[in-house]
Amino acid sequence: MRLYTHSISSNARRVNMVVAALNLDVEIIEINLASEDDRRRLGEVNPNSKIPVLEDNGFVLWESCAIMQYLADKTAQQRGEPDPLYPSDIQVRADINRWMFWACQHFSTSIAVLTWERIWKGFVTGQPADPREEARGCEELAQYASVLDGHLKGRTWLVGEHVTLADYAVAAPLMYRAKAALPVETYPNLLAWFARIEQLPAWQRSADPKAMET
Ligand SMILES: N[C@@H](CCC(=O)N[C@@H](CS)C(=O)NCC(=O)O)C(=O)O
Repeated sequence: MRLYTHSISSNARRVNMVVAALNLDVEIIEINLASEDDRRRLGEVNPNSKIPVLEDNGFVLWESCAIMQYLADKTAQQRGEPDPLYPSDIQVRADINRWMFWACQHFSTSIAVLTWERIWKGFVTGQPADPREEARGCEELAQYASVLDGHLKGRTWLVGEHVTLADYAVAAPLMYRAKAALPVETYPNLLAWFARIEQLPAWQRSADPKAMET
């Protein structure tokens, strides 16, 4: 299997975490989004020109959460039993899927407003952060961080008793918590949960995709 990825991408980080947790044998293709050659190569496997992308024996899959689920299901099939990251019970899976969709649709997109304004915009356009956009990002993030914080009250992980794909999907954009000064300090349950995520070998190994190669 081949994974087109890069350490700066929080969407790719989700998949990197699964690769690290399941100890999968993947060839890492590092894509520098600022390089025209890399963009051309990426465009050949994803018409959206975005990472991550997985190639498995001619089967090409893009969208981080779809790749996460595929890798977990394929591993379960090969090993003859599901991994606790993505159990077989359909209601547990539906619950995990719910948080994965929520991560992409709401939580990540609110954080993306702030990472764009506070980190990427200067590099890409040379323009300073727009305070109105920052305020919009903070307001959106507050809405979703409070949902997450409320759900995590009295819980260790998002779904059931084990860490699952749901935790990986939601946690990934928080990799920019410090660099983008994400305003999450007032959410104690979220912070305690994220501290547990940061202790996971999958989180630590996935920071550098090259370090995941077996
Ligand atoms: N919904 C996609 C989003 C992928 C995405 O936006 N990736 C970013 C990096 S975090 C990217 O490749 N951006 C390049 C671009 O938009 O030109 C997923 O979850 O995989």
